[in-house]
Amino acid sequence: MDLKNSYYEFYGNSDMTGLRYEQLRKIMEEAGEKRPAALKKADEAGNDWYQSEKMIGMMLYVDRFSNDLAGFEERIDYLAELGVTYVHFMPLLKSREGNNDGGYAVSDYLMVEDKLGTMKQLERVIGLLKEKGIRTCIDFVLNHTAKEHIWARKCLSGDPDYADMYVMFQEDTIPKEYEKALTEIFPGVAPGNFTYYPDIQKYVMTRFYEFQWDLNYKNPQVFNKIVEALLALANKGVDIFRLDAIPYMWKEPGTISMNMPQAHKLIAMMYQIVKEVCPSVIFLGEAIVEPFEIVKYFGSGERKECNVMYNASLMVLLWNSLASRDVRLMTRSLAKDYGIPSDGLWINYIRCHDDIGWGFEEDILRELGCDPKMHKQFMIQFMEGTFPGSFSTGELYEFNPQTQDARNSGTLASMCGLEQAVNEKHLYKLELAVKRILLLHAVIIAYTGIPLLYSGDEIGQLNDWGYKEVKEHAADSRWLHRGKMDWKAAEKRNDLSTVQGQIFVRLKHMIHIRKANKYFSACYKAIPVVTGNNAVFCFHKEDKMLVLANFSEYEQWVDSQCFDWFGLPGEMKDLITGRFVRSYDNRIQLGPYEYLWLV
Ligand code: OTU
Repeated sequence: MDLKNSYYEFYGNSDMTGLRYEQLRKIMEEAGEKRPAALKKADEAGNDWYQSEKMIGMMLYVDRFSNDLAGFEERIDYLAELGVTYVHFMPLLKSREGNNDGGYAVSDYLMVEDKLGTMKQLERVIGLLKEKGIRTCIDFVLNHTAKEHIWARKCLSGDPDYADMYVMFQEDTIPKEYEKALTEIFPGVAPGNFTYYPDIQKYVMTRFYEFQWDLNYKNPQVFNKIVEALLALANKGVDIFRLDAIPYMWKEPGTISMNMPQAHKLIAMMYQIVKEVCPSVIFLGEAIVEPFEIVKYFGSGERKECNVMYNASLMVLLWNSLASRDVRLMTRSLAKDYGIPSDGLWINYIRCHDDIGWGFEEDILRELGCDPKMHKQFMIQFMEGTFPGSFSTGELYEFNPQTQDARNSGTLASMCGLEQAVNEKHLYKLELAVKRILLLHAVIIAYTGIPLLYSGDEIGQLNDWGYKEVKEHAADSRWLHRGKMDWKAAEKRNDLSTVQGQIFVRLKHMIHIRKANKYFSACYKAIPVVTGNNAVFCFHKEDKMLVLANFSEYEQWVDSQCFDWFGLPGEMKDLITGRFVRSYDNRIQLGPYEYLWLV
């Protein structure tokens, strides 16, 4: 369906729809005219560049990484040294003062946060990155704005052009109707889904923090304004838009207002627009929901939505395997066919800036004889570090004393045992922690999709307990894993006698191998293999490559006959070490947390 028909179908056939559609066309035309020649040139090659084995991302907060954009310029070489080919800037657009949920409360889409720099500087940085072959991703928060945003101000002042931009009501009847079915996202720090403001005498939908006002996409003006902002940012050279919190975009009283069909239609229309105006740009969807709901955001054949999505399932399964030393849940869950379209690709990650919520396939857990509720408790406590024998150091997030439910916070290294090892001055534990960190990375770098590293993890940064001293952060434990980049520690990155060196050098090596080998491109789909050893995760890539990963601290053996059926040759070579593994020895040996990329 063409854009006009989609728009009319969505907003209904009325004069108002006609007027808004004309306005949208004008926005698109103007953005097209303003699009710089160099970007238009890049557009000619289309948008399938993200399918390449060369794609390696790193996500970072500019202030935490380099203070500001000027400082960032000095650090581009560091990213290039590691082999990064796309940088995901965490929210850097102008956001409200005081608590702004780490920048997720935008007050101006067309300005960069003052303390980070200016839009001109961002444009310059994007250009400098491009020269090094590094693409740019930015966060685009489109479900809500800060309550200080000019749209909110104009809406309240009665400007007719901005009427109904937000979900707000005079009476509490509809909010009450909503509340019956809505879940709470931040029940502890931001309970409820509506906020009543006595000064304006209105109930405003605030599903996240109180200062984040939900946009009302029932009003086509909201769609147009958001598209206008998106296209303006695309014209600055942004390659990837991380569309934040998309499951929440469409709300309807009496429903859970998540993953609604209308949210999908909105994104599909945005994709159509980008395809027309800036066709080299791609969408990364952020929907941390059940696997079968996540895949819907890839869209379908003629109604494309997002090009890439976060693989939240793999992320929780990796932690689950590490904690339980049992890969069966991971193998079985990943073997499920969710019908991902052939051009849809996962972003594979281990840690990000958010908490970890333990969403597992409950049926599979039951098949394995686990009680899903008990198992979740095990993960919560293990990652917090309170479960007996746990190697992890972390904290709970949004703990609910009634249900005992919680999510978890902590850095990758701390949750892999590095913090405990350092505190105990325990060299053997230290060795194991480093092995765990490398193992998890070995899986996400080899698995089909784009590996996304979290800044600091490449040198094993520990939890930042200092967040408790910062007034705006103290109540939100996600700040535990958002510490400042330790550049002093990073100086040791090429010294193999240090933890930093052992992680950085080996990661860099794996990245290098990935970029030089086509089996890591999107064309080769990873297929999980049951090895018969519950501690060893295994997948193959169309018979061409076999990855083995031991998720336990003990030596493991795998019967190589289980690989015979897909006809791998009798002798395989590990791409990482160059070691030869002979399957006619009938057994493959794996050391503690060892991983092999066999071809
Ligand atoms: C996102 O997360 C961001 O990643 C968070 O950092 C923001 O606080 C939030 O949006 C608001 O902008 O619920 O617990 O399914 O998982 O959008 C984090 C999507 C969140 C949600 C996700 C949200």
